[in-house]
Amino acid sequence: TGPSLAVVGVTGAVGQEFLSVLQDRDFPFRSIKMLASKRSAGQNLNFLGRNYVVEELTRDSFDDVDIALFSAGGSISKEFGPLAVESGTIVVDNSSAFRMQKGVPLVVPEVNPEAMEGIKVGRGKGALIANPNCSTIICLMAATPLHRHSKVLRMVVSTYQAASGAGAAAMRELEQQTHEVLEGKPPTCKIFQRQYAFNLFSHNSAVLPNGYNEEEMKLVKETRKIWNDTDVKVTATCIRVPVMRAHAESINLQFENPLDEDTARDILKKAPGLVIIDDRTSNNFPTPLEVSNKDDVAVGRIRRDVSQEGNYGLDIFVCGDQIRKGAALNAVQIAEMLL
Ligand code: 11C
Repeated sequence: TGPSLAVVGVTGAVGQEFLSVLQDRDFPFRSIKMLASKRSAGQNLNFLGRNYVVEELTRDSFDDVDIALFSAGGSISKEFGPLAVESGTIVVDNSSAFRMQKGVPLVVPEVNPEAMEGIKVGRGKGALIANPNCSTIICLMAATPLHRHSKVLRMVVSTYQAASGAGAAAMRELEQQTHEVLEGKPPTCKIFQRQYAFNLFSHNSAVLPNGYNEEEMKLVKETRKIWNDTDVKVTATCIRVPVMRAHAESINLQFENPLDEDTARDILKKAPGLVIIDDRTSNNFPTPLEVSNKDDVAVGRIRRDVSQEGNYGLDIFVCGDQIRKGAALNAVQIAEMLL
């Protein structure tokens, strides 16, 4: 029993994580289709003790599919997402294709579940729901509980982003380059234009005419949509660091009303999906390794911003698994709300 599912892009890093999260959360389903490009079709996949053959994604793939989890890139979502919706499927899309489209809910379940109100399996109607960008999800998991207590007027985000955000091939490139550099060989650069191992660089997305890259502008625009607040001022600098699968972010917040650091710590302690790692005595704060393969986002370095008068500013540091809460887990949580 349960809905019929499809996973689009099942052989990718996020596609594989969809399966692992569905299994971990005991997601109920009556059938599941494993979909990918022609190149990957025919591969065998074991899931929950059963063998599945990966099918080629076609226009007819969505007949009888209640929920489709998409993570195969923006162009595949643009081509097949609307077709799936026409067949009555509810699409949870991990790409950026529809995030800013009017009428498409952009959802972090802990933050704005109300945005997808009325969309449910069994009502015979397809719909599109967008999964936000991983940096936005991880940032808002910690910033939102504080924002609810005292409105955020301005947010400055600096990211330290893992290889996984650029896909499974980028993770392999980091591993291969690390070996090569240690062996004194020139690093093989295929995904990124420059050495990644033992280095860091500005995020690899396109740089826009205003000097921001696309990743940075996603943080700006998606935050406004998710918070339903067109006035909030957000600025970001996004950096790729040689870490495998969890993003870290330094976040500076400016509030409308005072919020002291003890109250902030209490609020964050009670917030769902967050763990606090904030031990000043032993200098123990969140690290990407600690949150890797974990569901919770870790927050620490909670401190008053000394550059602002009184308690109008806070600095925090967050780490979250990019493939899990930054992508697959968030999408599966959305799917759970559809049942
Ligand atoms: C990264 N956030 O870490 C990106 C990857 O819009 O879903 C995901 C891009 C997106 O590089």
